Amino acid sequence: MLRIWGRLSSANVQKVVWMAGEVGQGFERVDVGGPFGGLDTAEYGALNPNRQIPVLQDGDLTLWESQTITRYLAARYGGEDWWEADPARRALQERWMDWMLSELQPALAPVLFGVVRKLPGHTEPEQIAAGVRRSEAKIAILEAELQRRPFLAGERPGIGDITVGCGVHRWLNMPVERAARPAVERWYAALIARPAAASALPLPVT
Ligand SMILES: N[C@@H](CCC(=O)N[C@@H](CS)C(=O)NCC(=O)O)C(=O)O
Repeated sequence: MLRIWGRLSSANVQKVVWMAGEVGQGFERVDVGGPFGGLDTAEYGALNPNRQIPVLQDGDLTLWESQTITRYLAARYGGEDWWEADPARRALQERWMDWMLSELQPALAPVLFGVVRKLPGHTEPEQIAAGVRRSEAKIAILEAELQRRPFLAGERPGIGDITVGCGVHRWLNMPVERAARPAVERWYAALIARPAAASALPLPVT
């Protein structure tokens, strides 16, 4: 059985938990990080020298970096449904994973830190408003894409949808004013209806 280390309030952990569910792998999840602590022990440092979550253990394999873990689970257990054999089709999925990490997550972070977590140094209204504007610009890109097709890279969900879905779950459930995005809302509703997503994406966002 897989072991996943990390609290479920982390979007990086959510990606991994959601992917494991989609590919039908049972797992044990260990709450570490955030209020649970546990990242500063020698044992945890041996699992991940960055002392971050998530970490996956699968038999003798220990992996960190959420996107790498997500790709591994898809490739190892997901078959053609989740790991496209064709490099072009796979790249169209993976592009969204990288976009999540480099564009959407950094845009959302000031909003999460300022509005939800109220972290010292992150609560200036102008800082939060800038984060909301930046997030809206990214969500507008999703809206345009999802007006053209049901999922980010075609007719069925893929690893890109799972990864970006964790960010959009956060965006749609934080107490901020948002522009109407009907295509994003339709896509999110289709994703969250999946049992693997529902159990990976807790509410409220914390
Ligand atoms: N690039 C890493 C980033 C991991 C990361 O930033 N993890 C955060 C949570 S999202 C963390 O470990 N924070 C410390 C904590 O939760 O205590 C990945 O994608 O796995």
